[in-house]
Amino acid sequence: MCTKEELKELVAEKLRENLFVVVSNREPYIHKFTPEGVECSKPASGLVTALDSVLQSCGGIWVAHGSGEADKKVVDKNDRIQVPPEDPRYTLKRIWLSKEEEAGYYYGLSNQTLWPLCHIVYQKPVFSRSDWEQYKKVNEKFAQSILEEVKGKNAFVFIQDFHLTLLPKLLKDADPNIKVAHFWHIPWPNPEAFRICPWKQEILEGLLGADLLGFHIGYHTDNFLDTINQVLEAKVDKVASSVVYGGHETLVKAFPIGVDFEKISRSAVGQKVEKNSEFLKKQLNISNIKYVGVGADRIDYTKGIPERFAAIDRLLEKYPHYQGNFVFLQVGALSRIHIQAYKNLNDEINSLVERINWKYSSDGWIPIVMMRRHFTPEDLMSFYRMSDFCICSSLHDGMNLVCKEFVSAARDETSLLLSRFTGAARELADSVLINPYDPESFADAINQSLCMSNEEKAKRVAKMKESISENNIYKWAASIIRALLKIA
Ligand code: GDG
Repeated sequence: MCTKEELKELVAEKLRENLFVVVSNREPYIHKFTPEGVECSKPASGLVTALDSVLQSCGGIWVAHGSGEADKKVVDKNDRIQVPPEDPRYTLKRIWLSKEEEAGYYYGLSNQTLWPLCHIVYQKPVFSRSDWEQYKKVNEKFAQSILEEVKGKNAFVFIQDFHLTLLPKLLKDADPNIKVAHFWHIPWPNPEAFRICPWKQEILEGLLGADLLGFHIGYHTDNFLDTINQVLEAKVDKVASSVVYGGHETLVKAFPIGVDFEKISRSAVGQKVEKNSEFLKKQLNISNIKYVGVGADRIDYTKGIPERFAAIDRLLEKYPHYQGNFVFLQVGALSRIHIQAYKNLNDEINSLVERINWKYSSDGWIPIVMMRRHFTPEDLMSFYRMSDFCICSSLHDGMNLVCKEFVSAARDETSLLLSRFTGAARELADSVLINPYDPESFADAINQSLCMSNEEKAKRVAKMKESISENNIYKWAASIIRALLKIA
């Protein structure tokens, strides 16, 4: 385990003379116009949840795309703003993208090429030359903006994810003294899947500009090394887990990401959350329901939401005594809705929920409550606390933070149903593991978890809490910083 304070000390002691720069596509705070004036909110993203805690504790600069409609209104002349607004701890520097750049780089190459290419969920990736051109242009824009901040200072630049694969090399080429780490938050597929990408060589060369490259689990690290072996004339050392390419060495390692266990578990037991749970239960008319389940996801085809509903359908069919006693609450923040595959998914979810609810509804009871909006963290906690079980049924997921957040917040007598195809499944062996593709065994697993004795549930929850508390978000950040310090 590592505490917020220990991470802060590590950064203060070891990175003293360095500027600490975090870079990601998504910004941690978004400003929007509302009838009450400009308001600031936090987006639903695992990456933001994780790194905001880190920067709040150690300070520095976060460089990201300014995507909020009111973002330009609140920055200074250098496009910077201090955040969090109510208690400023670090600088957010915003990068502006034209509609054309956003369409090609974000909605195109990042989310219709790399996202489906790396998640094996049978969604065909799109390869568009013009998207690739915009993607390169935007990576260069990020590089320019970071170099303006660094200006010859010693800097540690920590880049996030698949939107910025070319950035490590761009930074290193411009200033070889910059220490660069890149963390890949999604799965890395096997070489057979990756080799269809027309720009594989540029993407791999871009990433190998980093001194340190991180993945969630060893399996993704191995896939990456195998991909390098297949695509580039590089020296891959599997024992040392390093790649030497063009005279530069990159260490490739697994760093499983965690959550702020202390903060979540503390806030979950407060009176505010308890009162809010009671309020929400009344509002949803579920105060007398015996079995309450929850799911909370960005609405994304990788998260296995239709598969989850199909399993609930099968559960109610096969074990009819749950009818009238069981409600599943699905929280779903809308995501990437300009993309056709996401529009189709939303339509599929609508018709599935409508069909299942129609099939079983009686006396005002329905089995699935679909809440398609972004909730406050406090509301999320309240949903977790009122639930007897949580389902995370991703078809493929780098890690999955929702399951860790649920367990951190959960009461003792609860259970977690977790897809085998998440990175988290490797750590949370005390969850009930499921195959989301098979409604029959999935439904049986829901039944099994509801039938489990309270002692068994409490024993499993305690073990999972212990593991999540030990491997928290600060440990993740500290391990990456230590690994980079060792090699830099
Ligand atoms: C990527 C990888 C990896 C969801 N709805 C609301 C809301 N959320 C928050 C959750 C959680 C986050 O969004 C989702 O995190 P995940 O990890 O489940 O998924 P991705 O966004 O796909 O994240 C993933 C992660 O990066 C970190 O490396 O684990 O594998 O795909 O924090 O709580 N938050 C709020 N309202 C909502 O309605 N406030």
